[in-house]
Amino acid sequence: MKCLLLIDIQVGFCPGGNLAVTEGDAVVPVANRLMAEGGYDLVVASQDWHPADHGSFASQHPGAAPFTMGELNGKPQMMWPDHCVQGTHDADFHPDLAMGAVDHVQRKGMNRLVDSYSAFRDNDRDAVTGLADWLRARGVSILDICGLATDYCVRFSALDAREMLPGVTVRFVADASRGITPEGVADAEAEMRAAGIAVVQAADLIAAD
Ligand code: VGL
Ligand code: ZN
Repeated sequence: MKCLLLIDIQVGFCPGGNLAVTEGDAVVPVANRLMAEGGYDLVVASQDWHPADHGSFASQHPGAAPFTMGELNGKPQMMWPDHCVQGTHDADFHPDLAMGAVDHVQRKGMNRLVDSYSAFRDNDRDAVTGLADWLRARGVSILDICGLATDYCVRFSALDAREMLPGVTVRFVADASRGITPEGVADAEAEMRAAGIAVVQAADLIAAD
């Protein structure tokens, strides 16, 4: 079973959103093409889904500026602008994303005391979301991961997939992903490769099918 995992392709991470990634919306047509022509048996979309008082928001820490390091529950935490608040337009999937082809939505980031970059578990590696069990139960053996942002949620989702789903081939689809900083993207790609995650392009996957 071959599965495509779309990470956080939401309004908030696209131009105009509260935590906009440069060219974030450019992943939408590529993701749609992968869903239509990639030969996947299953498609999962993750959704960053924060309460309004989430502890990763700079607004919850008096004096903290967005995009600086702070602390959450005693651990280092990037201070983000308020983003993807539950029930707001910012948390919606991008309006052009072909959600009709998505089999399962995995929400994350609901616990205000810990951030959850990965679609599989919280950053403290304590609570899991249930996605690993969901994929295991369906016999997934190939997992292709892409979306937003490469240097945060895509990276940690791919690394967790490698660790939590032994034996599953995990690939990162670079041109169906965008990151917050170029350095962060370079680091993420190096870390993913070192962990045994192949870096591929959408065209390779469509041609190979
Ligand atoms: C993300 C920062 C905070 C992401 C989510 O989707 O990459 N980044 N929340
Ligand atoms: Zn978030």
